[in-house]
Amino acid sequence: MRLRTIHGRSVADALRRVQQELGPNALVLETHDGAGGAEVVAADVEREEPAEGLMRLRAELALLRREMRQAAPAPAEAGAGPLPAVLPRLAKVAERLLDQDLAAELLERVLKVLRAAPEQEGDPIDPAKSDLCRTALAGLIPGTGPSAARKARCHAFVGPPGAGKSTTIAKLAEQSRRAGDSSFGVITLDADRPGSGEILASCAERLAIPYRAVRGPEDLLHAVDSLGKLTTLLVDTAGLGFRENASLAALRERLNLPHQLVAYLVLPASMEARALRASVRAFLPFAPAGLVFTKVDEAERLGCLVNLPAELGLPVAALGHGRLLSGDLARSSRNLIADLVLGRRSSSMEPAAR
Ligand SMILES: Nc1nc2c(ncn2[C@@H]2O[C@H](COP(=O)(O)OP(=O)(O)O)[C@@H](O)[C@H]2O)c(=O)[nH]1
Ligand SMILES: [Mg+2]
Repeated sequence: MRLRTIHGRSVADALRRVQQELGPNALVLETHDGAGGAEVVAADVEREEPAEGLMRLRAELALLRREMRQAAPAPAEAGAGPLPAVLPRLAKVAERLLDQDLAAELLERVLKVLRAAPEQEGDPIDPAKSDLCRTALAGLIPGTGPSAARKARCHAFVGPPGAGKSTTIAKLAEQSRRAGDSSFGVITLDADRPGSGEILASCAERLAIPYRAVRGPEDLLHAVDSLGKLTTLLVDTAGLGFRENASLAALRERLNLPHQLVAYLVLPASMEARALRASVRAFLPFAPAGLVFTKVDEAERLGCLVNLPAELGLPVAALGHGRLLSGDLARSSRNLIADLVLGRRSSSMEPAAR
């Protein structure tokens, strides 16, 4: 960000010059109007520079594309061009994954695997068709494996406000009921805000699911004990922003039921990358057993579905991809995530047209 002082005959005139010189996103910080004319202090808000690795890859890609255009060898001469044949082969994959905002170091790992791809993977390798590409990308995502999470009775869903925690629980309740499961109940700790418990209260009533709203300082353990016969309890919580330190600490305290409760961090895939990271940092002290990504249908770029699990070493438990309680929740798998990121499936979970 650069600060500039720009003069004009009047404030309006100086502002016009600010627009001309610093562009439409300029941030006006101060204006002064005096007998001798006006003065405006403004900042040009530049886009934040991508990480160095990413910039290097982008530059490499641009170079590759240019050289591919220039070389474009006739079929008989294929391979005789100035570039090692393997690099242009990877350009389409790199382009797709960069476009989805896959982290630079993860992209490099995928490309490393693909460098040794057998001929039948195609040239260039098509990200939406290559099975090796799918395997390489899926391999970056931690699997669920045997975990203590499966044994815990309470599954709490934490995350930022509006992430889709209550909706995810309602979807899980719908799915479980449809599968004939009657061994679960729902508890909400988000019963104090007006209207907050409505989705779950009405869902529980419609499906005849045992439901408890724990208010104020009431004890979660008390509600858990009162649902003694049920083997799985889905616990909804109030959404918290990453700056709400006191509320985050208080919620952590409320959820402190060792061996009985595991937390899942619910994150909207559509959330801006830096806001996502801030939220992740705020909720890491909850030691989540896994992530749930929601709003996959609204996300423009899906790299976060791989970046965050890989960085945190956490599996993805489920993917929300719409508002419909009866259908829009998919049990996550590494291949499903890879398919979404590679464009083999659309974010409405339909297989992409080939
Ligand atoms: N498009 C879309 N909307 C969703 C999804 N999950 C939740 N929502 C919507 O997001 C809003 C907030 O959801 P809610 O469950 O109340 O969020 P909470 O504050 O985390 O409990 C509601 O309007 C939901 O319908 C999803 O996967 N896709
Ligand atoms: Mg809610």
